This record gives sequence, structure tokens and C-alpha cells, in this order.
Amino acid sequence: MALLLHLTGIDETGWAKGFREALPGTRVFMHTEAYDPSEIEYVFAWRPAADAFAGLVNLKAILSLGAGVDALVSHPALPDVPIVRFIDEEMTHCMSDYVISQVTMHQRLFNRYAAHQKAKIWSQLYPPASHEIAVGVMGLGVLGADAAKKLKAIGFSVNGWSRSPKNLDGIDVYAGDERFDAFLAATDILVCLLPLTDETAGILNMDTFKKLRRDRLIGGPALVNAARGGHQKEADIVAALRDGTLGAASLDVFEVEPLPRTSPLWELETCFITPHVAAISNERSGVAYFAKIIRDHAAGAPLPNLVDRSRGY
Ligand code: NDP
Ligand code: OXD
Repeated sequence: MALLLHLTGIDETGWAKGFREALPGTRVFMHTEAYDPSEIEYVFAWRPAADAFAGLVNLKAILSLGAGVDALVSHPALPDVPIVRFIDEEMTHCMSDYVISQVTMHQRLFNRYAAHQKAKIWSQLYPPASHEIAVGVMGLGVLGADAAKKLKAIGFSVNGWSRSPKNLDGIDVYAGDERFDAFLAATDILVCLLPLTDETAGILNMDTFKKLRRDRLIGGPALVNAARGGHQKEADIVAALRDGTLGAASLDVFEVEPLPRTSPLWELETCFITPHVAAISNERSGVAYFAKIIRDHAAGAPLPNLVDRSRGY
């Protein structure tokens, strides 16, 4: 049995070492090493290059390093085999940490105090209490549901938006496109944890921002995007932060990564930038998760956590 690693922009050495230790009977290749493509049964991929799957005629499954599979499902030469995505407690924990930190920062008007500190201004703007603020979480899957529950537990009002209806204790769930405007109208801090699909591309735009509730957060509603850069229209975010349609934004992902030095987002005091680190796939838990899946599958078990290609996630 052979496993090929094809991780673009990520050092494969540690992953390869981990898989070799966890799967002693399996030949593990980094994509820069020489290998016989017809021997490969599993490929572990992240942002695969155009020729990543060339010659893999005996491939049984693609294992996605990321929770998001947009770069896989849009691959021009994607083999017709199941795709398993990464679902991991550690990743979920880290994403909720990121979301809570940014939401709390916006609720407490941190960007206002930072600007005042720079100008040596002592001005007691009173932040609203968490229960006065509604956080709207777009996407109630593995990551969105966890963030929504934790935000609720620390006192926020929480709305959620998903494709299908959900029953989440204490959370007002809006399902489907027809409920999107009502969801926005009840939301002060918008958090995006959607997968990137044809339906969700560009959803974070001026039209969306204008529909958010405006009377709770001094300075205007806030945006937190930790999903994909393809969800956001960056020109609209810049315009919205400049004209007050948005009071602040936290962005972990960008239309082009790394974010080009020429982007006006770098200069905006109300924009908080992190370099796609909200929830990095953890090497130790990733190796354990996928090694078990390979072992079990080789022994005849079905593959878990499969991507539905028709939905795109
Ligand atoms: P899931 O597939 O578990 O959940 C996706 C959610 O989005 C579901 O609730 C789904 O609805 C909803 N959804 C999908 N399409 C629509 C739509 N058209 N309208 C409304 N709701 C929709 O994904 P995860 O929670 O695991 O991950 C979410 C994304 O987070 C990933 O795709 C990835 O891009 C990003 N991510 C970013 C990281 C970072 O470091 N910045 C790290 C990890 C992930 P339904 O429940 O009805 O199917
Ligand atoms: C992911 C990511 O999708 O790291 O897992 O962005």
C-alpha cells in the first residue's frame, strides 16, 4: 500500500515522518520524491497542483489536510474517488478561540480604544453588554456550531444561518436563502464559517453589510471572516470600513494569499488581519486521524466524513 503527500506551500517532512511511524507497512512518499504513480492508493492533499493526480490509476481516496475542500472540488483533473475531509477537535477548539477573541474585541469596542490610545484621548465610551449584542454565525457545521454554542455560553445572543434547518439550544437558526435578510437584520457581528462554493462565493459584499443591524454597536456592525477569502469582496470591505457601513472587521483569509503588500486593508485601523492561522491543521492529530482512516479502510471499513461533491462541501 502507498500514500502520496501533495501539500502545496506546507513542509511535508514532519507529516511524512508521522505517517511512516503510524503506518509501518505503508510506503509514504512526499510529492518531491520519486514514486510509481500506479502504486499510490491514497493521496493526502492541500491545494493540489494541476498535475497532482496524474497517473494515479489505482487511487482509492483523497484525504484533505484542510476542513475546507474548495481547492479540491474545483480541481480541473479531480479523480472520481471519495474525498475525506479533516474533522478534528483541536481544530474546532482553535477556531472557536479565534472567533470568540475577535467577537469579544468588537463588542468591547477595542478598535475605538486603540485609536484613542494612539491619540492619547481619555473617553469613556461604554461598550454594550454581551447579551445586548447578537452574533450571526454563517455556517452551522462542525466549526460554526461549536463557535455558536460557545458564544451563547459566554452571554451573547446568537443567530445562525445554514442551508438546512437545525435545532441548536438557545440559538436562533435561519435556514436557506429566503431567511438570509432576516438573519442579517438581527445581527450586529457577522461571523463567516461557510464552505466556499458557487453559492457562497462573494457573499460578504456591500449589499450584505448594508443589511446588518446598525443600532447596537457604536461605529457600526462588525465582520469576522475565518472561512475563505473567496467569500469576501475586499474592495467592498475597504469601502464599507471607510464609509461606516462596517465599524470594524477581522479577516483571517483573503482573496489572494499572502495578502499583497499593496492591499489597502493593511492600512485600515479598523481592520484586524491574521495570516490564515485561525485554525491550523495539527500534525499530531492529523496523522492519527488519517492513519486510522487508512488502516480501517484497508481492513474493509467505510470512509468517514465524506465530501458531497454535488454540494461542494
Ligand atoms: P461544514 O461542512 O461542517 O459546515 C458548513 C456549514 O455551512 C453547514 O452548516 C452548511 O449548511 C452551511 N452552508 C453551506 N452552504 C450554505 C449555503 N449556500 N447557505 C447557507 N449555509 C450553507 O464545514 P466546517 O464547519 O468544518 O468548516 C467551514 C469552513 O471553515 C471550511 O470550509 C473552511 O473553508 C474554513 N476553515 C478555515 C480555517 C482557517 O484557519 N481560517 C480552518 C478550517 C476551516 P448545512 O448544515 O445545512 O449543510
Ligand atoms: C482548512 C484551513 O480548511 O486551514 O482547514 O483553511
